[in-house]
Amino acid sequence: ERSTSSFSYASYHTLEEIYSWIDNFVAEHSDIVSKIRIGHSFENRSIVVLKFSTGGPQRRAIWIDTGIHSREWITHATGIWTAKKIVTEYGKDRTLTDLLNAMDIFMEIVTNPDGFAFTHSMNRLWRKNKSTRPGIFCIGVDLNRNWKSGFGGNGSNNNPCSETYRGPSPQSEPEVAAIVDFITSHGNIKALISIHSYSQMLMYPYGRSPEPVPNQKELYDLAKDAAQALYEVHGIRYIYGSISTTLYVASGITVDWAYDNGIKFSFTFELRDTGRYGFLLPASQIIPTAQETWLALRTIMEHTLNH
Ligand code: ING
Ligand code: ZN
Repeated sequence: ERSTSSFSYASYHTLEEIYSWIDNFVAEHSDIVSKIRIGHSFENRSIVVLKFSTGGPQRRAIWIDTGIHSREWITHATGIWTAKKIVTEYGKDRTLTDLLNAMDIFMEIVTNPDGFAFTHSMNRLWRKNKSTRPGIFCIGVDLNRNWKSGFGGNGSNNNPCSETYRGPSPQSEPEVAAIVDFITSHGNIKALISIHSYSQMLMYPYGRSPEPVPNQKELYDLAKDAAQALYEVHGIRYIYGSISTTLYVASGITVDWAYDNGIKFSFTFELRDTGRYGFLLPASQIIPTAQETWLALRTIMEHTLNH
């Protein structure tokens, strides 16, 4: 494809299609969008981030990642639709315009490119990355257990054959290390939103323990507002609360690391549905899912801008 006008936002796409969409998208919106290669995967695929910016050096910023678990296809599709929404709404939607006039947005659409390629070629339900190590016969590390915060704690696994294998050491995986390096060296990320599926939940730290974070009430109130805004679009109900008390205890996760590194607005979504289709959510639900998620994202971004 040579332009994004022929791209179907209501379909699921391969890695090649998404990477080519990214290049066309950046070319068509070069006034506010650029592409940054932040690293490469275990199998040497590029890891790329979209930067939305209207100017200024190292502005305060929002980080959004999708697809850290490769089988969660609705998250990549929602990310792509959201990127398009941002360029369409800039200059029209007051909240988004105010935000982009003061802050930048970074989006990593394919956070686990090797796993994503594998879900298309061999195993639709692959979750982990594709790293291998000498003497270890099972493949892959759970990239949402490989972060330095609470690494090795409850709700992560030491067995390389487990779906929640944490890896040999914190940030052992290039896909995680690339984000850690980028966010740390940027130094001005104020909100991080890590998007998963499925279960219809909006959660915040901690995952590693039920201990409340210092700004727990603020995060709870914001999650409630965001879930309400989401509900008003198509009547889909999300539950919300801390990860450990809402879902289960999980250690070495993205949002705990972000929170511990000073990002006080750290959220994780579990998108549609609640299990009828699970990871195999029909493509007919991509646009409605993205539409309702946008309202929740905008609520979180607006609060971050004002605090
Ligand atoms: N579930 C998440 C998992 O990694 C999760 C739940 C999300 C835990 C965010 C901690 C933080 O187990 C899915 N579906 O990936
Ligand atoms: Zn996930």
